[in-house]
Amino acid sequence: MKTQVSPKQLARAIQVSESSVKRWCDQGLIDTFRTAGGHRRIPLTHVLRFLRDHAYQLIRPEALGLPPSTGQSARDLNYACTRFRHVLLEGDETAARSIIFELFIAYDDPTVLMDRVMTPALHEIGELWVVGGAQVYQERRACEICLRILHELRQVIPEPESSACLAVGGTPECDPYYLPNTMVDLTLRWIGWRTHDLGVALPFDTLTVAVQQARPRILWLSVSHIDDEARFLADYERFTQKAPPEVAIAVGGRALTEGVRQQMQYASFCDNLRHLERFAKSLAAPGLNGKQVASDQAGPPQAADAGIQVGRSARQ
Ligand code: B12
Repeated sequence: MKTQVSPKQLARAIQVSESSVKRWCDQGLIDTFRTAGGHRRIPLTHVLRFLRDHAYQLIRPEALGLPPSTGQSARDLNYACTRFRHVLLEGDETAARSIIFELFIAYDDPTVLMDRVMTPALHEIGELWVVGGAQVYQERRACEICLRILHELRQVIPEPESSACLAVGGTPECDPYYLPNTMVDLTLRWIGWRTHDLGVALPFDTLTVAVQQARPRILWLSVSHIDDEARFLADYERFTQKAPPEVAIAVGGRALTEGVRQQMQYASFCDNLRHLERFAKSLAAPGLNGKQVASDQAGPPQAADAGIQVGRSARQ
């Protein structure tokens, strides 16, 4: 996967002349930078945005290093979800990548395709597995394909600025579910945050050290599986007591049922990535950035609006 392309490659992909693309670059219609040798280069993320904004069709996506059919099939989310589930079960990685990148071009927003295509498709595969309609190997292979696609999407998102807000996170010990965690990282990167994705199955002790050292604005915790609820809650409570006060803890994941959440302190519970995006933006809003904000002040009004649940006794 290319992360930047030349005007010639873009011209081939949309079948226009190279001189037209160079002119658009020089007019500022496409964000361009120059190599040390003075050649124009266009980050793939700006190419995708340009195509969407100016309604250009990708005729030869492979010129950009994208799968051959990208840009040519339906963009309806429900249809895309059904089709995505189908190609995941078939193990057709190229088709899966096409669907996702096509939606990325159409919507210019990875949270939409993660919340509304990838996640429901995986949920459906889980349901099929329960009734014997999908093999374990198909589920595992589907996860691996999704993970690779998420990493590719991450590559086309611009690097965050060094002054951007920092978020750190992962999943707790005994939680091996890496996809929701990877999606959280991608969501925050998409809105310009720096992120340290610490991965899965982290003991709370090491998370404590990580937040004390990095002092992020957000610590996210994705919780899809809890082995021992009492132990999880006790470890979590110790962790929140040691976390620096300016760190807003954002939690999410299918294992955080209402009963569990009632026993936890957090700044925000988000049941999808769109909610997290709103919450993070509310923290990074002008005037709040970098300052210590009580999480229950930072949440609303966006929180209420977005369906974000602010913790029972948000940390001060
Ligand atoms: C893939 C998978 C696995 C893989 C995970 C691979 C991996 N390394 O990630 C493995 C092989 C580990 C696995 C194992 C098991 N699994 Co499993 N698994 C799944 C499956 C099919 C997909 C999970 C997934 O990645 N979903 C996609 C994510 C993105 O969706 P999500 O978690 O809902 O996340 C969204 C939101 O919750 C939110 N979110 C999540 N986290 C966070 C965090 C923050 C901060 C925010 C803001 C938002 C947020 O945003 C996401 C995007 O919208 C699910 C089906 C399902 N319903 O999800 C079953 C499922 C979860 N598994 C199930 C089961 C039964 C098991 C096993 C017990 C099977 C077994 N007999 O061994 C084991 C348990 C292992 C364990 N210790 O947990 C059941 C759980 C049933 C239950 N009631 O608890 C499910 C629901 C399948 C089913 N329909 O029965 N599984």
